[in-house]
Amino acid sequence: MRKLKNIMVTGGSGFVGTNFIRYIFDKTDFDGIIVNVDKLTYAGNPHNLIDIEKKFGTKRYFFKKVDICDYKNINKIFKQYNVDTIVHFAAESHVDRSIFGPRDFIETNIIGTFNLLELTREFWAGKEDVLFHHISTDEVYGSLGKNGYFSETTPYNPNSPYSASKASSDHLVRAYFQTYGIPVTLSNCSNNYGPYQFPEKLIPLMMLNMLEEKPLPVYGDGKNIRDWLFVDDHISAVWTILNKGKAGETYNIGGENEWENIKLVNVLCEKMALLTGKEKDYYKKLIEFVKDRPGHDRRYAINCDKIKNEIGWKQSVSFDEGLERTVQWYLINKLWAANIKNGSYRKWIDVNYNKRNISLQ
Ligand code: NAD
Ligand code: TDX
Repeated sequence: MRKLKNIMVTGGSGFVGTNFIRYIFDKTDFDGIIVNVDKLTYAGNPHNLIDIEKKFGTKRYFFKKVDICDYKNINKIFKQYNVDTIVHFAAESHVDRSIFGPRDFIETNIIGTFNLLELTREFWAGKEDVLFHHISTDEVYGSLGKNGYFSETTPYNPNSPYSASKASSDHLVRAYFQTYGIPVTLSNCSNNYGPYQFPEKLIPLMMLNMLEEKPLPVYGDGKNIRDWLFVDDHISAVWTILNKGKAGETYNIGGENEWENIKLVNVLCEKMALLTGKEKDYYKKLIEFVKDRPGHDRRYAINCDKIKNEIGWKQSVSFDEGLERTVQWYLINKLWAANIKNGSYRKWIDVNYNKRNISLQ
């Protein structure tokens, strides 16, 4: 077991990062510090962690509004907190946005990752008990036909600017291990769902549209397949890798839970109907097939035998339970979504973070 002390989490105010930080403080015996470095793009919402900030702030949880491309300020954080572990979530993460505007994806996902790696080269030369864990996606492998699974040895074949930028960052991380001996681990995970997911992604977008009785846009013929994993199971996998993963190794993480989009949307309609007191098929009438996403990968499916067999991880939340918990969370937290939809979360960030120039504190 690795001893983790001073963890820098990048992108900790986004969907998976928020759940990761909450999980570490709530469900593990970690007793070190976490520095959350986040630029607070449209996808970052530090209000997600306000209770953690109140409970652990000034002693064990620190937030820095800093761009991972900003060498000077990241350098300062490295020194100030004597960082020994990086868990690198920060990224532009939405495929549709990467199609309409790829530049930010290249800058954050590639240059930002490079920047962090350069700092590890400087600070960690010759050090033991340090680790750079890079969070990546199954999309780097491209698209599957009807059969087969992605494994850690599947050749990279990315199809969107998003997946190409993530693939590029994966290669850089691997190269820093091979060339400079920086201890790195990588994980490539399938589609996550759960609380705090920005409502541009399929599951929250559909749920919120249902509540507003808006159309549910299903791309193309709706038969594209994704492998869904409850976000806490992604996190427990990352936690397992941080503690037991072998430097230089990649671990694939998946739900072993494949769904055609249209079938998933139908099930979601039924869950929402049940939990909002409507009749079973009430929301299905809102489904609309719309123009397909360009370069839309047909099928993703992960073989995650390696992480199961070598370091002992497994999924613990069934799809039925995970979906129920997710729907419940969005129903209870209607204000969270409303604040995103009407933009007031940006105003709150402006007053509480931007004006305080948090990066210099
Ligand atoms: P997200 O878009 O919800 O959050 C991204 C976070 O990164 C935000 O808080 C944002 O402010 C921050 N960020 C963006 N650019 C930054 C920069 N230049 N400097 C500092 N911070 C910056 O994304 P997510 O869904 O939480 O995904 C997190 C990571 O997990 C990504 O690397 C993504 O590729 C990977 N991943 C996600 C999924 C999924 O289904 N969500 C699946 C597999 C892998
Ligand atoms: O409105 C929609 N209608 C629709 O049919 C949206 C937003 C999506 N879709 C389809 C496209 C995909 O086949 O649903 C599927 C899931 O779409 P997204 O939620 O956009 O996820 P995806 O493109 O699969 O990528 C996600 O999983 C892997 C994350 O956004 C990535 O960050 C992660 O790497």
